[in-house]
Amino acid sequence: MGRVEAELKRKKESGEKLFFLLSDPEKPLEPSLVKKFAEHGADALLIGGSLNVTPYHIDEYIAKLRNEGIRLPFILFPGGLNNIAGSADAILFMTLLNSLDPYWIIGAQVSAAPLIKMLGLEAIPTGYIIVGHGGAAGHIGRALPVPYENTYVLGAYAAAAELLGLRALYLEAGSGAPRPVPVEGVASARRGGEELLLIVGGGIRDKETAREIVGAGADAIVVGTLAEKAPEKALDILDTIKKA
Ligand code: 1GP
Repeated sequence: MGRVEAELKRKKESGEKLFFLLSDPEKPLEPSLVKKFAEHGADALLIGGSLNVTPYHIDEYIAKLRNEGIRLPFILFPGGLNNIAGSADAILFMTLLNSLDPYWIIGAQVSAAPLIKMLGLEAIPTGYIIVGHGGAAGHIGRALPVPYENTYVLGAYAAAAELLGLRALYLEAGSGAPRPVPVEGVASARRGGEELLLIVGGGIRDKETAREIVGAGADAIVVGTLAEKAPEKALDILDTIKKA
């Protein structure tokens, strides 16, 4: 296990709830805003999810953030091979567990792995699951989304992820989803894979929802759209979960 993951694990084990800010490199968050989140105790900046960027754009963005003195772990959250950039601190090395297309389960990973090793990037082995709406990630990833009403299935996915040796599990409702992952689904995944770093994102827009999601057993929440559209509300969520 690498340095970034070990630090997240240490925080998880101390009972701390984590906040991951998401910046889409196609329309990246301003460094001054990222700095504000870092000062409020954000635990990492996830970068990725874009079709329309090259690794060069991502390296440039990370350099800009570092020049501003921002010391957050910069973790790639790749939407494809074009999102792999060597200056990041780590990458969520994801397999889209409920894709119908083997490319997103193992094909992209085979193409990416030699490059990740060559760049010396820390890989965090992560199961990724699309729930409900799924947004663009669900469409691009050719997922069979877990229905909002049948979230008990997530417990089985979590157990499978754990037995396969994955160390993190990301429940994704889709960026800007009308509804986030239901709390029952979060609780079910928590029971299914107790050791996993459980990450939940997509459609989290208020502190009550965030509090419920971490209360149901999520270790980390991801906030992207809200940070872009209403940063003060997103900061309020961060403050809330740090007090949870
Ligand atoms: C998307 O889970 C993330 O991949 C965050 O979603 O943009 O809705 O916060 P939002």
